[in-house]
Parts: sequence; C-alpha cells; structure tokens
Amino acid sequence: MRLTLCLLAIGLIPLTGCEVLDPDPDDDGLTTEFEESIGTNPRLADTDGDGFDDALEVLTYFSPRNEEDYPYEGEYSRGPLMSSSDWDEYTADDGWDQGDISRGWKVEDQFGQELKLKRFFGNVILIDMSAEWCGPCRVAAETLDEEYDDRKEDGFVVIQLLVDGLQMGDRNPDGERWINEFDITFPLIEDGEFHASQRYIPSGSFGIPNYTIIDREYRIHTWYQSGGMPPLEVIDELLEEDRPEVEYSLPDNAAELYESLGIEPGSWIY
Ligand SMILES: [Ca+2]
Ligand SMILES: [Ca+2]
Ligand SMILES: [Ca+2]
Ligand SMILES: [Ca+2]
Repeated sequence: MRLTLCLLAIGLIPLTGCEVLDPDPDDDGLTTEFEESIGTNPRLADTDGDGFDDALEVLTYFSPRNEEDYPYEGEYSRGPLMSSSDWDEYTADDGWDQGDISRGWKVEDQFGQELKLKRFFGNVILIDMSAEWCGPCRVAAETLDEEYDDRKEDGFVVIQLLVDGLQMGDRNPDGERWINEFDITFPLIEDGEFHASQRYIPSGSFGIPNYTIIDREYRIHTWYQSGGMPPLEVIDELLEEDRPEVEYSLPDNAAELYESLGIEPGSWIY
C-alpha cells in the first residue's frame, strides 16, 4: 500500500523523498524487510558498531546485534547456533561421561577475545590440556597446528589449555612463548588456574597431554590422558558426520552477497 502511494506521489514530490523505493537504504546488502526480520537496523550498516557490517556478520554466523561477537583472527570454524530455548533444553544435562553434553565455559584467548565453548557447536572440538614442561605435549605441539589447519574447513577446532609454565607446578604458563615456539593459530588459553581445565578431569587426577574430544552434537565423545598424539583417526571419523541442522535465516540474496564479500557459501570460517 505504501509502495502504491509512493509511486503515485512520484510526479508530485522529488524522487529522493520517496525512500520506500529503496529496499536497502543503508546499503549494507540486506533488505529492510530482512533486517526487520532479524532485528538489525535497516538504516545503519553496522548495527552493533563492532566494525563489521550486518550482512558480513549474518553470512558468517556472527551476531550483528552483539558488539562482542564478530569475526576474529584465528579464523575459527563456527556455524549457526540454536535458538536460546532449544539451547537451554539441549544443555540441561550437566554430567561428565562419554556421550554427555559438554559443559560450557568462557575464557579469553591469545587475541584478547572472549572464547565460549558454546560458540563452536557443530564442530568437532579437541580440548588439549598441555604444559610447557611436558615433553610429550611439546612433541604433539610440533605438528598440531598443521593437523588443525588441514581440517578446519571441515569443522575442526582445537582449543589448547596451557596449565603450567616451564617447571612442573608453575602456575604461570607463558602463552606467547608457546605460540611463538610452535606457530599456534588455534585458540590458546593460559589456564594456570584450571578455570576451564577442571572440567576435563573427570576422575580427579590427571596426566598430560590430556585430550577431550567433543563431537558435532556438543557431547563429550572420548577422553584420553595417556600421552602421545591426539587420536586423529577418531577426529576424522567424527568429522565425517553431518553438521547438525540449525534453523538460521539467510537473506534471499545470500548467494550474491557471498560472492561480493568473497566468502565461500556455507563456509564456517571467515
Ligand atoms: Ca540494509
Ligand atoms: Ca543494516
Ligand atoms: Ca556489526
Ligand atoms: Ca557483532
């Protein structure tokens, strides 16, 4: 109706006064109709002011309405999340056993960004608890970033929790030193206080390296603390499984936008 009135009015008022004709007044690639459906501002390209336009955030599964959620260095694989009501139901079980839902936590990574385990839902996640003094951890770290890089497009995420420094019991791990030594690009957390690590020690005592594998459905699949390399064959098997289906609104012109932004359609990495 508004459009009809506007068309009729063209002969009477200057065309620029008839903004309803422009489906994308903020020129962010998303139509006003779509922006209204996802709650972003149709007159502001970067609704939450985090430096990334609404369209880019939507297409890479970040929230255009949360300034603390945006594409970051490290290019971690991540996909759409469930609605919060589904999520609450999904994570109701807080146990620790093979097959149980993994417990969520949030910490800060080497890029100074808040890392939430929940954000990696749909990926296969390797939680690797290591220490600088630990010989087998160092051997594994030599090739771990390469193994991560080979698989991240398929939805593999490594989160390394560095619990000790150069001496056993030294609760001051030096993340920067570790990252430089092993060229780490996946998320690394200095976790001398065991904030996240405590959740991956089911029996109370532990040895390192300590590997916990979380499957695409966000369940703890296996726990290893016998040293050596992470069980890559188990990870590859889990990566073969389909990504969980989550309802997520993409605009009708998504294909076009992916192309203009140079993003692979459906990619979980930005
Ligand atoms: Ca727009
Ligand atoms: Ca907008
Ligand atoms: Ca933004
Ligand atoms: Ca954002």
